[in-house]
Amino acid sequence: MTKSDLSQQLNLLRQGNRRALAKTITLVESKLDSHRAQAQQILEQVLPFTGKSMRVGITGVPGVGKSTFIETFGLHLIKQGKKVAVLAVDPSSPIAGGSILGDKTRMELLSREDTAFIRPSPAEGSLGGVAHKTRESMLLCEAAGYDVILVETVGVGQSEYEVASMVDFFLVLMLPNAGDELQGIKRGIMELADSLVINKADGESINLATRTQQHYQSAFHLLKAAGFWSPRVMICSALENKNIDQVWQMIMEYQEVAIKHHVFFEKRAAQNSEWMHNLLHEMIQLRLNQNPQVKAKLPILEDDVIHGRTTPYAAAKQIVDLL
Ligand SMILES: Nc1nc2c(ncn2[C@@H]2O[C@H](COP(=O)(O)OP(=O)(O)OP(=O)(O)O)[C@@H](O)[C@H]2O)c(=O)[nH]1
Ligand SMILES: [Mg+2]
Repeated sequence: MTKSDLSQQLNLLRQGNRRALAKTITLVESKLDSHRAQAQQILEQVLPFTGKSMRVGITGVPGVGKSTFIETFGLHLIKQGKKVAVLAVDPSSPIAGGSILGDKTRMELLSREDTAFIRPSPAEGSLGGVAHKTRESMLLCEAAGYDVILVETVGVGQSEYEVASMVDFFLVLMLPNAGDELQGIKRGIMELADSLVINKADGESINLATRTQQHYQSAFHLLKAAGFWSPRVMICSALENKNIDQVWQMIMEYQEVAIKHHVFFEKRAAQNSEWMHNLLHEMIQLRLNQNPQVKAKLPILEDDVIHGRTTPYAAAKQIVDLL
């Protein structure tokens, strides 16, 4: 792409043009070095226009209703005049059969809205892990004027941690089952969550959902030290559009309280700094992997360490000194 094409595309993106946004995200996702350089230029240019959205991470086990919830929730926000972007972090490869925005639910109603933008992430891992491109895509969506960014990830593997480290508010969707919840939920997730929302609280499941809610609410009391925000446990039905507005009200309340306590922007700053350090590690790792001297020396040093001919420290230092 020429320089003037690029600046034209950027102008369109800033005006909220979805095609331009999609094309720019594709550029950001590209592995070509030349694309990567262009993408970084664009990101630098849009940076002043980013940061104004509410970033919400949504996770939960397969089948909990993430797609259904995001569609209902997104439509609700759009009715309130908001522009909504949905980005999916998909840790599973399409070959393995898992794709968040796969055939099952395409959020058809939401995707028909002019003020919605839905984008699945590339399945392959890349520099910065699965969520690296999502972070940058999020910035592009903000520059295109999206007010709420919903980042969806399935609750397996590490992706929840990555998503939690890029959003303002982390919401964990749960199923109404008071029986096996303690086994089902990873303790780490409880610590990441700003809210648990028990979905499918409809029909015969309402009572169970309420019991599950009480259970988790007391679990949170035991777990969390009192900070400026105590995680809330709510119930909703994405299918029947029940309590969806309450979830949004809660997120708004969180934002207000977080800003008042001077933690909202501090959290973003800390996330950026953490992201930089992660990138730094990965870039160094990449340099190591690509360095021919390192490649030649590493197996020899490994062998030396295994056989006690040198210390791990001395070996690591020799490698680092090659860079
Ligand atoms: N009764 C009821 N069913 C729901 C609700 N939300 C979703 N479902 C149903 O649960 C099933 C799974 O919903 P999805 O939205 O595809 O769930 P998901 O979490 O996106 O699933 P994966 O993409 O496989 O991780 C579908 O059959 C939905 O219709 C709800 O609030 N109540
Ligand atoms: Mg889904």
